[in-house]
Amino acid sequence: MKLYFSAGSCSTSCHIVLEESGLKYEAIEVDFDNASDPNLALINKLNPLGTLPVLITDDGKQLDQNLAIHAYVADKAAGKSLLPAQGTIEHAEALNWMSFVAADLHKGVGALFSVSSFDKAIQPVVRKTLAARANEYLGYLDSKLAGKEYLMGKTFTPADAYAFVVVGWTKWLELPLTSYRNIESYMARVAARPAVAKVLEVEGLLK
Ligand SMILES: N[C@@H](CCC(=O)N[C@@H](CS)C(=O)NCC(=O)O)C(=O)O
Repeated sequence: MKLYFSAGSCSTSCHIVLEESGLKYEAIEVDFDNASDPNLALINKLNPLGTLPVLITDDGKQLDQNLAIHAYVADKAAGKSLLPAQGTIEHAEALNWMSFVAADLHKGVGALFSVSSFDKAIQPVVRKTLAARANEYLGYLDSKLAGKEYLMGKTFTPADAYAFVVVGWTKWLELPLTSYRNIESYMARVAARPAVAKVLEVEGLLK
């Protein structure tokens, strides 16, 4: 399998899930800031939306949505139990978390990256509105992590890889996490997993 990723973006969650899976894969970095990166041209050709992740499977099929890649990799590495067994309520609950992270947390926190694209005069009000929404999701996440090691309780799932990456953006967005005690300890717990630490190192995110 080949994963095209951009360091620290949501595609890092796929990189973490692949590393956790123990499956053989190749991770190829795409530099969005370098217009002459040949992998950027390739990605734009493969995915007209121009977004990462892009996963090419061993039989040449393409997946380019985080959730689908998480679920595919978890299925392929069935022995690792990255997701609860299909057909169980726990499986649906894990998908519920993955969907929350993709549709709410990712879009809510990630929207703050767009503030600088607004007219300077309205940037403070745009930031305030978007930060309030992001904090609503972070507060929800914090409350749901109370007394738990991971979103599903004691077991790490792709939802944790994805939430970890998105919450990590808050340091670039100057969104303090200090009032979210459960999130703070959760972030340290996820970062300490060997597979996560390896991916952070490979992507140059430990500097
Ligand atoms: N719906 C996609 C969204 C993926 C997405 O938003 N990717 C962002 C990085 S987090 C991206 O590649 N953005 C392109 C850019 O920044 O130019 C998914 O969930 O996989």
